[in-house]
Amino acid sequence: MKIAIVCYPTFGGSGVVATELGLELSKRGHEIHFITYKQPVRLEQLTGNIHFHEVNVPEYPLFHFQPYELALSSKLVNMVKLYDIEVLHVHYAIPHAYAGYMAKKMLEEEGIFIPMVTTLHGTDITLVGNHPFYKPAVTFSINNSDVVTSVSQSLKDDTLNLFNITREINVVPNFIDVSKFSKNITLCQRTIMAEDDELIISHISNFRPVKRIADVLKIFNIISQKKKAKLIMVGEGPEKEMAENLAYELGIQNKVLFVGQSHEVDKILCFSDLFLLPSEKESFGLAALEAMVNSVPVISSNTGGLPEVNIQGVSGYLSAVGNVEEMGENALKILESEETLNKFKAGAREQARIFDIHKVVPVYEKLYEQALNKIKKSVKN
Ligand code: GMT
Repeated sequence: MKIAIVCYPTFGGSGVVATELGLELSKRGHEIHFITYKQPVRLEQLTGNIHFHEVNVPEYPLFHFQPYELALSSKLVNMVKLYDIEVLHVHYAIPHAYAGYMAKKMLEEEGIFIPMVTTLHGTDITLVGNHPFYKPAVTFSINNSDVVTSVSQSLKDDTLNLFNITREINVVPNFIDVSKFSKNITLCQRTIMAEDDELIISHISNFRPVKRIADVLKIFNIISQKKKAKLIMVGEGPEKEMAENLAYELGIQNKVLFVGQSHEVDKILCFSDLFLLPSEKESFGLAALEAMVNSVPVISSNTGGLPEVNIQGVSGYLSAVGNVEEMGENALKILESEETLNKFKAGAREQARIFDIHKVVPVYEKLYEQALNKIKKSVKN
């Protein structure tokens, strides 16, 4: 199949999932066309059947806001025609599903019929899309997609509760290539980060308020009062400065390392002992899954799709949003002895297997076929 993938090219989870999906589909023989405003950060290995088409938005002084949706839908029309693309898969409803729908309609005028698959990722539903300024357009784009998927059951439920949806929503969870991560401690180079008797705790996010960065530091503070430990904070975002100040106020600044955005997430997770994700909202929590596949147990909140990923007492522990005391206590339970830590590490890795890429990507392939058949049928009628 020739598939166009529209996504955000940044470090955010939706862009990562879209890129990994495209890479795996290309390995399975499909021709993949990434269409976005910058080369996706995880698109390192370009191969013969992966194309990248950059969307340019020329600056014009009349416009207070440059019309990205217009440029994206025009680019989609041109690329579909040029490469005979058969399926459009848009990740994150705003504004991708809207632009995709416009492209679909423009192509129809020229007798080209192409199905659009929309994957909902989280904040496009629970935070941004739900805003009254966007809600009608988001509802319209979801209802006019040929196939809709959501990354967790929880996100599906939220979508049905918050919007007036007339389409079926298919739950297709995020995934990970389990075979890529067979942890070999000696290759982890743990010693470059910490002393032999020091535990390594990590957090990875975009440092937005929804991630509750202050809670990460408060949990670590509880841990570090009982255990010799270091916290590695990976990512950039609006809450970073607050976090740096809070680390200082809590007197843990010498134990916290802010490393910024990193292309070496797996290296960091490889030598981590525990991962913290106390988010306010989290439709899935891809970062938690990435930790788990690296045999790192997770202390998280119990919001959104996190209970579908992190299993209480097996891969880690979950607590109510904001309950940092309990999260700290649970972290100490896991870190209590080498034996319990190893039990949770094994549990995390085992739980991650459920989301193996080789189980999930065929589900998307089936949905593409379904979408194509649906379009073919409607053209016949
Ligand atoms: O975590 C973020 O804020 C980034 C955001 C995104 O859209 O890239 O992540 C969302 O999609 C990820 C991939 O499906 C999910 O793993 C995250 O849980 C989800 N974030 C939220 O729901 C806050």
